[in-house]
Amino acid sequence: MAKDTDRLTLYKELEKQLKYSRFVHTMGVTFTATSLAMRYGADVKKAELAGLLHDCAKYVPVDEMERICREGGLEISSFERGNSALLHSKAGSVLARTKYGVTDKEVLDAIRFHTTGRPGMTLLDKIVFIADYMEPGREEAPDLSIVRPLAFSDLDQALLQILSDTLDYLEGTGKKIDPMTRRTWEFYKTMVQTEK
Ligand code: DGI
Ligand code: FE
Ligand code: FE
Repeated sequence: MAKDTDRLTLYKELEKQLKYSRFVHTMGVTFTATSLAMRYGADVKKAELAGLLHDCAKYVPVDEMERICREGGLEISSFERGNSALLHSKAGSVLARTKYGVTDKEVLDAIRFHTTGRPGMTLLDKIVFIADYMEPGREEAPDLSIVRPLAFSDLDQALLQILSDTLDYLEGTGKKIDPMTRRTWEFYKTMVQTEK
């Protein structure tokens, strides 16, 4: 987003590309991410761009997601194959680069890891991951009244809470859990406890 005209064009383009409910979610993630960026001194424009594009591949058919990842040079694990919940973030980071012209690696990584997180997340990764979970349109998570204020006082504690709740939720549904989601949780559990 070099110029403001590009920025406004992107908002308009996403409104066209996404289902209306997904566009409203995207707006929620974008302004939550920019607020967190202001709070923690992250780059506000990068937070805006990553928030806007984080779900840009959400409605791409899953075989197309796989093709986009392969052509973008991202390997697909046997675990991810056929799983659009996991592949839309990876494919989204490729589309952000190839279709929307994003070159910033930090922004592309924040999009790529917004579903599973990763050990050693950057500040921008954490901001987008957390904003995705707690934006105003989210209602289903059990602990939002804890996570929302916590995110503005202790970002890593909020991250750990979200990871624990996501794992509990996935275990409850019997869905297979990506090894990356577990590794991220283990990493932050150890880190947050060691800090105490
Ligand atoms: O795209 P969104 O709906 O805004 O949110 P998201 O990208 O965080 O998550 C998409 C879905 O992926 C959500 O239902 C939770 C799920 N998910 C997160 N980690 C894992 C996972 N699903 C599976 N099967 N395994 C995981 O490890
Ligand atoms: Fe997503
Ligand atoms: Fe999302």
